[in-house]
Amino acid sequence: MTGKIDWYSEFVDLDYTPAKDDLICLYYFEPARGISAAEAAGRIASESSAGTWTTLTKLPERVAKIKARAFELNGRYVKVAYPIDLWEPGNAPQLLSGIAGNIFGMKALKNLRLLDASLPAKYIKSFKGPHHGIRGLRSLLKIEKRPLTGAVPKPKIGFSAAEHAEVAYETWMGGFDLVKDDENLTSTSFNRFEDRVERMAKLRDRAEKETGEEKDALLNITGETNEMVRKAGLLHDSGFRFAMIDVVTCGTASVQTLRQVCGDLGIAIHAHRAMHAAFDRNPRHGISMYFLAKLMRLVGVDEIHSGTAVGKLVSTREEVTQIADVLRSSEVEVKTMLPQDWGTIKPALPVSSGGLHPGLIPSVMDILGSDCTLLVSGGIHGHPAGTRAGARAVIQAIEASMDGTDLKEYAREHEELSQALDKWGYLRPK
Ligand code: CAP
Ligand code: MG
Repeated sequence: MTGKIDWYSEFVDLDYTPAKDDLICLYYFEPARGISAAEAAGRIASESSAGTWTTLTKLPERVAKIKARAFELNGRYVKVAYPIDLWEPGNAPQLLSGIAGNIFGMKALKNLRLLDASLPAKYIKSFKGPHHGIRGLRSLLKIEKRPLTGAVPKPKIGFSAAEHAEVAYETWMGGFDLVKDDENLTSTSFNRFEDRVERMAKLRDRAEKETGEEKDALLNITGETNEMVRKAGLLHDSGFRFAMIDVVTCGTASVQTLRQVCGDLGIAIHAHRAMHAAFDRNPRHGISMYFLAKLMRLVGVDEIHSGTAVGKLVSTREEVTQIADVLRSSEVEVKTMLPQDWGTIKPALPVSSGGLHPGLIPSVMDILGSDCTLLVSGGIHGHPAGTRAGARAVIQAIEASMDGTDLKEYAREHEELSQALDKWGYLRPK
């Protein structure tokens, strides 16, 4: 072989100072055997922007301007600056195809993890962000300070629409604000979406009348995009003001479409993150939940599952805190990630769910505070006195946490909480 055959090194410039409008990514990476850190960094910046494996006979001059540059190398961490002209305004799938595309499969890398992307003002203004935001959600449900509360009828699939609506009614009557479909419940022969919506609307109205409280549901419209649009319309016509989307399995393109549709209908988007652990669980490879949460706030969900740290699914306290910060803050300064100024993008609510029960409420609120949505499902339907009592026990645990009273103390005067503590104590389920 004669002459230079690759040009990856032209995508590394440790003297480069990013421009104000550059989009910057932070990656964790492990070079394959025989590959230096600089060579690996060059491959990341090249393959995610304008480069390829070999030198080219013809190259437009513009490439020198728009190519990405690995500009900071620190052990196994690299920062890459991407000129804004690489990105189509408002196009989330294209962003992922660039910064989270081919690079994950490069042989020169043993592992690669996209940790964060710092989005410049010029880029974020081409996205809608949440329609309601935290203040909007609170005013929808007329909840001043406390966490929003919700539950999924359990078992997650198996009820008829009528039985599902009955469990929903019990949940609402126990004091919960929201009844959520589970991530894999959309429309089945025994629980058709239209049937569930109609029955839930009737019992929602009854529960509102009997309690004087606002009640709503997170009905799962996940599916083909046109079908999701139709179902969102049905929810609106039935008086629901929320819709649930499994955002990872549906994909960012459809979430962007539904953000437009739901915004026009005044419907808030609850983002379930089912499948996220396929790419965010391995600390050495994939995409961080932190970045997924950031992307979903940018695209415009109003709330997204963010972990519990104490429940049945993997998530550390640090990760849950960081995700809450990137969702709720206007200027984010998470020490291990990149700075982010959200400009006029509204804040979104972190949702905590997964193995929660009244005994764990203080620990979750200690991490998230009260600007969150708490979903407690098995933890109310498994209550010895049933769903309504279980919901009451969670509400009592929230009251105790908000006025700093020890749960055992509060349980002396609150039977449902006492029964929940007798059954589960402070168990951290696996
Ligand atoms: C919780 C849940 C949620 C998980 C999702 C479930 O039910 O409905 O989907 O919380 O996890 O199906 O497990 P339980 P995450 O309250 O009965 O555990 O919130 O981490 O995305
Ligand atoms: Mg679920």
